[in-house]
Amino acid sequence: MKIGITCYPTYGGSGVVATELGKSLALRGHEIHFISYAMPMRLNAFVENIFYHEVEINNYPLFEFPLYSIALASKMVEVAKFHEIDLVHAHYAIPHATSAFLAREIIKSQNGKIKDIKFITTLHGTDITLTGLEPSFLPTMKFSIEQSDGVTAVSQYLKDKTLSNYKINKDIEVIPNFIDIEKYKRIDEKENRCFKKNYAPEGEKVLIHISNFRQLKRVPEVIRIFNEVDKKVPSRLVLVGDGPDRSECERLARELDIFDKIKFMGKQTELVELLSMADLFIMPSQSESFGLSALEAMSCGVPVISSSVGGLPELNLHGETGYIAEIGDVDRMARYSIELLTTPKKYDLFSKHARSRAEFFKEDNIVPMYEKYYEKVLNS
Ligand code: GMT
Repeated sequence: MKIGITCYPTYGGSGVVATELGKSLALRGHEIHFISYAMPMRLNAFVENIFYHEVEINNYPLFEFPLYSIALASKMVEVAKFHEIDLVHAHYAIPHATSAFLAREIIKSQNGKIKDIKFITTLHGTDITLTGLEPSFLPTMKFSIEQSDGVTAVSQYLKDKTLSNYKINKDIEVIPNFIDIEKYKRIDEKENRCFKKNYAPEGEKVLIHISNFRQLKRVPEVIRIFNEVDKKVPSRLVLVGDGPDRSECERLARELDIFDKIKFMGKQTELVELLSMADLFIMPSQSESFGLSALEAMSCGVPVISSSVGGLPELNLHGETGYIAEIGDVDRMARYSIELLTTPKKYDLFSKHARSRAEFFKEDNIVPMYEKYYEKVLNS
């Protein structure tokens, strides 16, 4: 198949999933055309049948706001015309589904001069639970989802939320996120360049959190949970990522007088080395449709202590791969962490279960689900 993929290229799990999907599909023999305003971050190796088309936007003084959605639709039409793509796969509904709709209709109006395309929208989370609900977007979002030739959601939770939030009557296919379990595999302590000794010289336990430090990730709670754990089990905290709440987190760490025990790493690309020295992954999010970074941790054998929101209970099995607690229940999350860190037999079992749960989401299981779905939509 010839597939156009549109995603946010720089930040966030939706762009990561879209790019990894494109790479995987290309290795399975499909021709993939990424269409975006910048090169997707994870598109870092040459693959023969992957192409990248940059959307350029003219900044005419009259346009106070860049007209990206229109420029994206025009680029989709151009790519469809010259590369004869079969379908566009839009990741994150806003504005990608709307641009794809526009492109499909423009192509249709050409009466066969350009081969018709279909478009599939993959819903990732905040496009449904947050941004899409704003009155300035809601009617357009509802329309664009309804008009999609196919819609997928990354969890059952997100599917249900979409149907109830938007009151639409549409088949939505649940295709969960996936992971390269060969890459995301715990590196043996002796071979890991991130020597645990440098981070935890006295054999302290290591808690880790990875996110974009937006408010809904509740990173200050990670610090509070760590503070409680450290009182009972000497520990270190590794915080990976950057975003609006980082300064507040640094302030809180100083206020609690635990700044020296926390490493603020900022944005990092090589996560396997960091995850391989971690004992627990902490994710107290207020909203999470799937929790890709928790899956990455689990694949490296790291049990997860998370909130019970959204799609997290579909991924993190309570009492098996980690524990879940109500949003904001810092004490409970700390208690669960202490329990696991002080019960080695239980910990080992949870670590093994985390890895085998992650194996369920391996690329070879999930990517064929997309291929099958593409075929179904194209033949409908
Ligand atoms: O929440 C983020 O950090 C980014 C966001 C995105 O759209 O890039 O992530 C969403 O999509 C990911 C990939 O499908 C999911 O793993 C995240 O759970 C989801 N985030 C939320 O629902 C808040």
